[in-house]
Amino acid sequence: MKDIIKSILLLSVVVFGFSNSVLAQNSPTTHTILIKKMKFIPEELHVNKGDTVIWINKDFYPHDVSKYDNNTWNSSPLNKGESWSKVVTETEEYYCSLHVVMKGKIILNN
Ligand SMILES: [Cu+2]
Repeated sequence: MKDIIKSILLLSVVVFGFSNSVLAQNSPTTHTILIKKMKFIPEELHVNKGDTVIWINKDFYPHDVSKYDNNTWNSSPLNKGESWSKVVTETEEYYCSLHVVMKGKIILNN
């Protein structure tokens, strides 16, 4: 009887550990991109499919986040301190339509 209880305890520890590591691998995370001094920081970001990216404008003037180069998705202009987020399902290139030299890229991990 003691052995059975021991086995059940051991099994539950193994199952719990396994499900935890699977969850850690698959649960979407949130990444932050700062908009600062006319730049997206980091300019290139690697994410997993389904992750959320949040852009925060740290500059004193407005910026936006727009799909390069056709604007099929975009934020509205973000004032200082404002943020905008997007769930990423594919590799994306984006830019600021207010300052077209500002560009960034989100790369999906395999
Ligand atoms: Cu801008």
